[in-house]
Amino acid sequence: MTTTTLWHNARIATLDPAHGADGWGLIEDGAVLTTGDQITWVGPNRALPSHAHPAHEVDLGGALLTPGLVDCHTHLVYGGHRAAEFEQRLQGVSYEAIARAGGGIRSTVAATRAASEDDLLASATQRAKSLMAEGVTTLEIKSGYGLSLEAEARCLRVARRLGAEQRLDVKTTFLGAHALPPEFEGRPDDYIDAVCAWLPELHAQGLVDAVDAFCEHIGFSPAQTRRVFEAAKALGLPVKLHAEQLSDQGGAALAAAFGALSCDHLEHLSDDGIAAMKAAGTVAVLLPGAYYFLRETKLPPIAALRAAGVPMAVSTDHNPGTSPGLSLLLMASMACTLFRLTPLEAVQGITLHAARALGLTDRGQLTAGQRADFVAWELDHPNELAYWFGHNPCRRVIAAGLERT
Ligand code: DI6
Ligand code: FE
Repeated sequence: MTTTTLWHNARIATLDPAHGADGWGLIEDGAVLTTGDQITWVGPNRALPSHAHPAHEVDLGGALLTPGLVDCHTHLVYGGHRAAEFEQRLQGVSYEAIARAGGGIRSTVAATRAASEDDLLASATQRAKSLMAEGVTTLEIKSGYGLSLEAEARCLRVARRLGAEQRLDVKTTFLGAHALPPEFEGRPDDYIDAVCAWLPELHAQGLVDAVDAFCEHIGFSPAQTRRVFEAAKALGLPVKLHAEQLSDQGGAALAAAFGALSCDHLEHLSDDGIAAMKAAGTVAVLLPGAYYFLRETKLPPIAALRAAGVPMAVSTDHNPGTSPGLSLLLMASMACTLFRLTPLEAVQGITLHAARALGLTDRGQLTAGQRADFVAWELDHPNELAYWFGHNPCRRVIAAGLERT
């Protein structure tokens, strides 16, 4: 039998415009009714429907409630780390130069291939727990450090196991086209053939929710990216793209032509790319952690994205090379200070729009019919989520209707 629970005595930031035109959708002295993993009612406590007979009642002590956080772009499963490369970069060697010299992503590929599945699960779990402690209830995890059929499958299995073991909804993305593995040196088109051949097999094993590629001069060309997208399309899988991070390759327009869920990074995004994303309903995923860690100076075109009405998400891009951070709240803060998002945009970016970047419409707001994923914070107003940094005000996490302990 599914249990009905009343979570009451909270100030609720629903992010539902029906509860206030300012975007926060605040309800004072509010309550949420859940049945199983679903929200069945949200409103002021005094308006609780008389037919509601909750089996349990939880007093939230006046806490602020928001939707569960969604981290929609991570490379969480990998072996080793790249602290030595960080030191090299601080001495002036560029990220591209390190990559071209065979370091960078390739060094993480070697460490990932050498790690056992259990070791990869243990390190990824530890990292996931940092994100979860700040209220993350949905987490996207990309492969892309295996770069062989066997090693990519292993990383994706680790992501699936993580989702099964933790109170966390994990979505997987196949990023075989992340970098050229050493055994394909000088043969990038042959490698793309291999990636396209692996995809149906990985999909048949239930390991793939979406397909991504790194379209960049140190990654793969638009023509190669297109072939990966065609293989995804043939299987009915949605696509997303690492686009215009270091240069404008026209990747965003290409991805939009395939109805991409999201284009991510976007520092070098053009007006044409913005228009194509708008027309396709593609979400712009902003990754201030990578911008910060690479000490980039070219900002993504935030004002133009905003003017065009392209929804903006914010994510950690957690990875060992360009964003070894594990705080989605810090990313919300950086999205404001570095990228000039408003606190409302930043909070929508780690909830509502992040869910859309994963193709999910069943979460990101606190309304009837949504998944019962929500967080109780020791805060007065949701704009504080983007204000404090280096501080975790998360007090309780309810994931799929059950409180995480
Ligand atoms: N862009 C990034 O920022 C990460 N991957 C990508 O395509 C970096 C991955 C790494 O350096 O290990
Ligand atoms: Fe990334």
